[in-house]
Amino acid sequence: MSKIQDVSNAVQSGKSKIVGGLVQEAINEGLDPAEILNKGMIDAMSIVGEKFKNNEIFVPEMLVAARAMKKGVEVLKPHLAGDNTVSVGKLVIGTVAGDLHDIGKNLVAMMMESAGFEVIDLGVDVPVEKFVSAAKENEDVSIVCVSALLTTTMPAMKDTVKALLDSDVRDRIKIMVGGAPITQGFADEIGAEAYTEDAASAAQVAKSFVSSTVA
Ligand code: B12
Repeated sequence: MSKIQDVSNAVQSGKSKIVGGLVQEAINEGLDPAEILNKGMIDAMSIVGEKFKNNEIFVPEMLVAARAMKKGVEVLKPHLAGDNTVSVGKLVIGTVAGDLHDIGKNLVAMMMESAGFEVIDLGVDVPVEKFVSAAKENEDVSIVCVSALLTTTMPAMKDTVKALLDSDVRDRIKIMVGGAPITQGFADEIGAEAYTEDAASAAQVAKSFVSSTVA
């Protein structure tokens, strides 16, 4: 547990240079990679968010914490990734217009790849039209994943989902939404097929979508 605490402390204080080494040490000690991710890094980002909300830290500190987490995830990635030699399907993922948060979106993309999906990552601040055209241009895309981390960008998520629902790719895609402010209720309200709270369950739901298409 203490190594996980060390990882958490390093992420919270934005110590990019040492996070990777600490994660590697935790792996060498035999700690569960999912626990290192959840308790050492994701929980650390929640603490960072709380401190920001309470004006104890500001945007630059959030940014360095985010960078540190990315370094840790790089080391963890091979240990979280499963056997993805066989493609189970293709999906598009992105963070909505006006929103620059990508850690959660990247984790979802990573878990999807681990589950065997080919991932087209549109990045952050993705305009509505880009989600639609990516789904249109790639005829084998069956899932579109939309991420939003700000309450102020939830309307952009709604617009994105609406544009996908109104487009002619609607019949061949499932729409998944997520991000800290998103709830099942909001997902239902905007017409998304699925919402999950975390990246691991997102991959499970995505797999269930493709297996139900095949069956
Ligand atoms: C790091 C961070 C930043 C970094 C982002 C760096 C980066 N490359 O991502 C920087 C410094 C850039 C930043 C900027 C801002 N931020 Co900020 N940020 C955060 C922080 C601390 C962590 C976010 C994070 O990475 N969490 C860890 C990941 C793993 O969790 P996650 O993103 O929720 O993802 C998980 C799930 O939600 C889910 N998921 C995510 N996406 C998807 C998609 C699908 C399809 C599915 C199924 C699931 C899913 O799976 C993920 C993994 O399990 C949060 C605090 C928080 N508690 O969220 C604030 C927070 C989101 N930020 C906030 C704010 C206010 C801002 C700024 C407006 C600050 C400012 N004044 O400038 C700007 C906005 C910039 C912009 N236009 O986007 C607020 C939002 C408040 C609100 N109600 O809207 C928060 C909540 C902080 C707070 N408590 O006040 N931020």
